[in-house]
Amino acid sequence: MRTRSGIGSPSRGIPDPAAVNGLMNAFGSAALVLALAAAAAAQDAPPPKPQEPPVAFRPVEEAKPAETAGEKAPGPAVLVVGPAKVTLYGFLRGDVEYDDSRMDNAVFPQWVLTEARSTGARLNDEDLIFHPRLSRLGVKVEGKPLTDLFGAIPTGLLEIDFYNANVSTESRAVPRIRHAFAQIEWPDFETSVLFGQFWQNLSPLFPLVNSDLVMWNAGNAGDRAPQARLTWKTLRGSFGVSTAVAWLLTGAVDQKNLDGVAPLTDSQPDGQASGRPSVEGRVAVSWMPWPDKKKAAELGVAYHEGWERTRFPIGTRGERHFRSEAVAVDLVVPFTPGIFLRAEAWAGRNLSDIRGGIGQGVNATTGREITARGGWAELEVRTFSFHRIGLGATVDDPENDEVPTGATQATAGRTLNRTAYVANRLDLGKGVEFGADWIWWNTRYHRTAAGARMGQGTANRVDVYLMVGF
Ligand SMILES: [Ca+2]
Ligand SMILES: [Ca+2]
Ligand SMILES: [Ca+2]
Repeated sequence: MRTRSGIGSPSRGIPDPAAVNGLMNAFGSAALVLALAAAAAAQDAPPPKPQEPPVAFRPVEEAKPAETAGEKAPGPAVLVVGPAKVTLYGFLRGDVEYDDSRMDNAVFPQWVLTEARSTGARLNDEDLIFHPRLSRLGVKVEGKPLTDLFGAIPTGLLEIDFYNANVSTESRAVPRIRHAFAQIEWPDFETSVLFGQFWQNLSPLFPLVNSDLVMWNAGNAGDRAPQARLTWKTLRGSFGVSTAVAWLLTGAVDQKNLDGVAPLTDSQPDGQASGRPSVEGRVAVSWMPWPDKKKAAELGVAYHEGWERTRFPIGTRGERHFRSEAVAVDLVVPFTPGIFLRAEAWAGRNLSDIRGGIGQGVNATTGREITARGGWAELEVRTFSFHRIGLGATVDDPENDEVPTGATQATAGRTLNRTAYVANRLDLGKGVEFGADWIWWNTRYHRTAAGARMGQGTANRVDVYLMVGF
C-alpha cells in the first residue's frame, strides 16, 4: 500500500532501470543539497501513530505504522500512569503461507532459491508454514509539558511483535523490538528530538502485500535502526513541509562483519568499527488534493550515507574502508478518496543495511561495493466499504558484474529480484480484518566464475491471515 512510481512510468508499475538512473542523476545533487540543508536545520518527527495508514496528512513517522496491516484497529486503550498518559494498541494475528517453490526462508522470505537442475535444486519445491509471529503490542507514552524546557512535551513508544529469527522451534516464538524510543517535542517551534529505535529516515513507505518481510531486498528499502533524530515540520493550511535528519547505527540491519568470516577473525561489526554513524536526511512536501482533508499526497526525497571499516583487508583489492550511499524518492497520491498510488525508487551502492541490493552490500571476493537500484509501485483501490485491493510490482536490480560468482546457492550472486502481486483486505468491522495475498516472485542468479549457469527461481506465494486489532 504505500507507493510511488519509479518515476518515469507510474502506469507501468515497476520503475524502469534507465529511468531510475536518470532519477539518480537528477536527484543526486538535489538530494545532497537537501540533506545538507536538513543537517543544518532540524526536522520532522512527531509521535508515531502506529495504527494509521501512511496516507494521512502527517509526517511520515506517523504515516508508517504497521509493516503489516494493523491499520484498522478500533480505538486505543488509554491509561493514566503517574504523570503520563499511556496508550495501548496492537493486534492478534495468525498467518498461513504457502510457496509453490522454495524461498530462502519460508517465514522470512527475501528471494527465491534457484531451480536450475545443474545446481542439484528441485523445480517447484513447495512449502507451507503457519505462524502467529506478526501479532503486535504497542505502548505509547505521553508526559506532561516541561515548563522549564519551553513547554516541551515528552513522549515515547515501545512496540514489539514476535517476528524474531532467533527461535528454537516455531511454537516458541520470542518477542522482538520494532520501535523503542524517547522523544521531546516543542510544538511552538514545530521541532522534535528523538533517541532510540525507529524507522530509518528514507523510503518510509511499504507495500500492502507481504506483511512478513514487506518486500525488503525485493524492491522495498527502509528498515528500522537505533538512531538520534532531529525533526522540523510545519503545516500551512493544506500544505506541509517536513524535514528530518537522523544519525543511525550502521549495520543495525545487516550486521555486516566482512572480516569476521573464516579465516578472518575480527569480532566487531564493520559499521560499529567505523566509529561513525550513518547519516540520513529527508525532505517531504505534502498537500491535500481532496476537500475531505483526510487523504494527503506526499512527495519525499532522501539521502543516505554510511561508513564501514574492517581490521583485515578484504578481497583482491585489499579494501578496509567501505561506503554506503543512496538517494531515494517516495510518493503517495490519492487519485480519488478511494484510489491511491504509492511508490518508491532508490539507487546507490552498498545498500544491504537499508534493504537494497538483494541483501548484497560488498563483494567479499573483490572487495568492491555493489551498486543497485530498485523500487516498487502499488495501486490501492477501495472497491467496497469493506474491501480494498492492492495491485503492485517491485524490483531490486544490482549491477550484474559486481555481484559474487559462487557455484553454490549460498555463494551465488543474485542479479535480479522482482515480484508482482495482488493483495486483498477485508474489513470485517470492530478491528477484525481478513487478508489474502498472492505474490509472483522471480529471482535470477549470476553465472559462476567458470561460466556455469546458476539459473533462476520462480515462486508463487500465497498468504492468508485473520487479525483482531484493539
Ligand atoms: Ca518454480
Ligand atoms: Ca520503503
Ligand atoms: Ca569487522
